[in-house]
Amino acid sequence: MSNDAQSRELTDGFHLVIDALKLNGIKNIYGLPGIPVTDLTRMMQAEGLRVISFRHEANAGNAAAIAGFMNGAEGVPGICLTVSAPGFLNGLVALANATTNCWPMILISGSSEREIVDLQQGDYEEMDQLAIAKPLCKAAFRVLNAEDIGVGIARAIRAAVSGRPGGVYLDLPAKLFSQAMDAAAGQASLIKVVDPVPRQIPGADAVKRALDLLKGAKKPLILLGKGAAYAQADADLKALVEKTGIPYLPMSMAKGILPDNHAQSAAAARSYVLPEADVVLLIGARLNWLLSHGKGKTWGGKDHKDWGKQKFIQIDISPTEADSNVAIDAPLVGDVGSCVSALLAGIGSNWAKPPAEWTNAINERKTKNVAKMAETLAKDPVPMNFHSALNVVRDIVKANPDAMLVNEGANALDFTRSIVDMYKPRKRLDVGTWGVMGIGMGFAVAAAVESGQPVIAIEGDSAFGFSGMEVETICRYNLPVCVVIMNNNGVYRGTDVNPTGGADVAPTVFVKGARYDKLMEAFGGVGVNATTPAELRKAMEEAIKSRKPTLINAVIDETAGTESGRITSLNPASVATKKH
Ligand code: OXT
Ligand code: ADP
Ligand code: MG
Repeated sequence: MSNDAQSRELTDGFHLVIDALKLNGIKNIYGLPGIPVTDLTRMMQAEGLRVISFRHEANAGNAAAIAGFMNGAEGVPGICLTVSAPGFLNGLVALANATTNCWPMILISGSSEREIVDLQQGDYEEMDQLAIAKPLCKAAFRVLNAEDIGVGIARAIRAAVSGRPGGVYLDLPAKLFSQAMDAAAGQASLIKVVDPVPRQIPGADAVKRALDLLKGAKKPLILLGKGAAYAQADADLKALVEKTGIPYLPMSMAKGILPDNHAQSAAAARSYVLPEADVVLLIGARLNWLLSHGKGKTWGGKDHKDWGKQKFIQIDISPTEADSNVAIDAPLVGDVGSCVSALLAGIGSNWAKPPAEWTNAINERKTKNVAKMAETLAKDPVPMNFHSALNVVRDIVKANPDAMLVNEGANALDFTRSIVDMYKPRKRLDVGTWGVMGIGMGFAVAAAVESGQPVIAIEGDSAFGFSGMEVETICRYNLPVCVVIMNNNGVYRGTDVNPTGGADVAPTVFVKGARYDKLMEAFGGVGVNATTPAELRKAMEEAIKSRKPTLINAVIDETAGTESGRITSLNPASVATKKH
């Protein structure tokens, strides 16, 4: 090497990856170290990135996915970093889940030596990760040369956050990290992504078509989905709802875009408004299983395949979403912000409010349901049931509207959704489109890290088990997370018995009277066993005030739940007439 070359300043793959991420506004990395990314995590920390190190990649992946939901509209995807093969596979469920939910995350995995992997010669953690990731995410890239790192990361960010957001896989082979190149040339090769979330403006004809349809409606309904929450167009969404006077129904993660106690919320009259509405404006919500595919009895159809009489307007960033289940009469393709502001411009200031018969009929149903709910919530049974425990959570969330709420389970999920009102957008984080268990602690960690707000995680005892070891992570980073376990001794409830009379318990039953609070104490957090609403209230209030990692084992009547919560009907029934 010449003297000249020796004196040149060098950079390498490690530093270029870090510089490229930082250049694009990435602040937090959710991951798990090991060969070949251990030094990368150390250098990331040294260079000012916050590296949150998990106990299992599935949870790191879920953290990255929900960070993407929280910040994606600002052009910042969540980042998960894993080791090769098994670590990559552990992170892959979250990547697929993020893609399914339209959340932007990038799974960055180290990988083994290409020449050996491609000849299947048995390298350490050998796997063709790129090929495996491809069908499970929106896009997948591999970078082989240090000078391409800038392009690789720019492409990954654009793919994740533009258009319909989703998961992206970025494969970084071990050899890349120590590849050296001239530092100035390295810096010049990095790309700061310009306009990562380009606005997508709907066509004027499509806006007119939508407004014409909405104008003629006698029983209009707005359906807000998590795409609307994601888009961060909160003020315009509120203006649209309030200026038109149209009742609205929030999907689970859209709760809080407008406060749940808003006069126009039809959440407490769901089963009335869906079949009765004549024109439905879907905003960032798909007509998938959660909306009974837009047809069947839920929508007033005679049987499960019949379409109702509704006309649909659908705002979605993906042009192929329309007509995926039933006919969409007025598709409005674009980002929620642009579409809603175009509608607002078109409705002007003298839009006729919906007929009073419609809004009065909804209010009547609502009042009845709310009164019924209030009656149930006021009861104080022994042991506690979901309602008496969640009545406490409802009050605590009302008093702390900035707190983040994470929620998973079956009954623990469904009761929380309908009992606990949300007051601000993007505060409710839950199982999403797949109804997936295991998101709990990963979401809780990211919610705390990204928002700086206290986090309340309402967890079924089964749901919690999928990510429970991360209470150590919560303690290690001293995060203000209060986990409440709705402990009913099992999956759905704790009362099933083994029909054979054998020693094994039934498949849905756990150890009775388990003390999950002890788990938190093991790592220096606060553990509380709560058997009454008063104990639960005191423990939650203290947790929010102190911001100490807290786990409350809320002892719930083991008979209180129903099979699969509100979605019992999705369980296939056996047709066998005799036992085999
Ligand atoms: O109008 P009607 O009369 O119908 O009433 C509705 C509203 O009008 C009314 N309402 C109100 N009333 C009064 N006041 C207010 N404020 C109010 N708000 C609403 O209440 C009702 C209900 O309203 P809702 O909820 O809006 O309406 P509905 O009809 O329920 O909506 C339909 C849906 C489909 C949109 C809704 O039900 C929904 O979003 N459901 C999501 C369901 C879901 O995703 N469930 C999770 C999956 S279940 C299962 O898969 C589980 N597993 C298997 C498994 C999974 N998932 N993942 C993996 C990786 N492995 C395995 C497992 C293992 S759950 C599970 C664990 C379960 O055990 P746990 O111990 O964790 O949990 P527990 O059950 O607690 O024991
Ligand atoms: P929910 O489960 O709340 O009904 P879904 O996940 O089914 O919501 O639907 C979200 C929809 O929002 C997806 O079809 C997605 O393409 C769309 N979407 C996501 N972000 C945006 C955005 N910024 N603008 C418009 N549509 C969006
Ligand atoms: Mg349970």
